[in-house]
Amino acid sequence: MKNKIQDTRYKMQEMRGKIRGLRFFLLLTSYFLLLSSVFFLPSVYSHGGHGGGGDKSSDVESMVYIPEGEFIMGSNEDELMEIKKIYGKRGGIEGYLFEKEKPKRRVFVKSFYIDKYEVTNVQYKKFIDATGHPAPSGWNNGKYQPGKANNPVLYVSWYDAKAYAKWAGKRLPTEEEWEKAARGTDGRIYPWGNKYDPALTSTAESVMENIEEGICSVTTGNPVGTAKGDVSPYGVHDMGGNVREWTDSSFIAEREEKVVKGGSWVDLSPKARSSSRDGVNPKSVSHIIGFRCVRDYEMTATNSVSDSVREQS
Ligand SMILES: [Ca+2]
Repeated sequence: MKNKIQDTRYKMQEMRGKIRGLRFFLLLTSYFLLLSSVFFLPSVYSHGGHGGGGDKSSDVESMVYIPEGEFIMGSNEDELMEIKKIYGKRGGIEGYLFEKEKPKRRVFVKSFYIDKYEVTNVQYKKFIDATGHPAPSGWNNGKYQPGKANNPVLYVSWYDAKAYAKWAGKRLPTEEEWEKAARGTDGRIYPWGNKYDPALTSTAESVMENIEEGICSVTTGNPVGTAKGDVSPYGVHDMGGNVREWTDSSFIAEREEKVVKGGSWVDLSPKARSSSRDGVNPKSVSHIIGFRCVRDYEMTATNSVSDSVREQS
């Protein structure tokens, strides 16, 4: 009987030892996973990061798939009334532009791919180097300012943007394509939702907040993808702010102006609304206007944009 009890105790001790061993193994595994995440993940994320000023040209060449179908475009009078009350009296021009957002309607758009980010200086430099196209003003001997590789290219006319897009095997988005990529299909006001928040995007209000904190250094927009909240339902970045963007559409049929969409770091929040639109002379260049490109889905199905990009979108 005594031996039997001792035998049982021995077995229990043996079992406790095994459990302790298992606990130690699990603890060791946890530490290993933790260390892996510390040392390995940042290297993975760095391929998609855009916060620095380094040359990450390969990072910003990704495109996002926008499926075909209808979306809600434009604004109705009720929505614009609120905006006009606050911003519509500034010289009358803003009120005039707001009127041009109407009506709110359903629009069908075929599937396409759109650049995830605004076209950057380093991307545009490749185009200049390859084609001899004149560099934007502010560049020195065909080179952008140091540390601005991933900033959106500026001082480009609509014609410059068209030339770049053609060279890249892409095209400029229509106004409809741009607005759908920005606001999705649920009729939301901003790319991220219905409520404006300066912390989410890069508009004048965001800069003013920074001024209060004494860290204002914004004079040329941010590197693309800096505003982590300025992301559309499809994962397209900086459509609310950073820089305004050329589209391929005419503002008014009888005039030469092309539609420019989205806000910039000097614009107030109404410009960050996806339905906001402005008409700009296609020959003009500006410190607040850049662009991004699109590709037809049919064009891309057989070439460089992989299905994995489509799945991620
Ligand atoms: Ca933008």
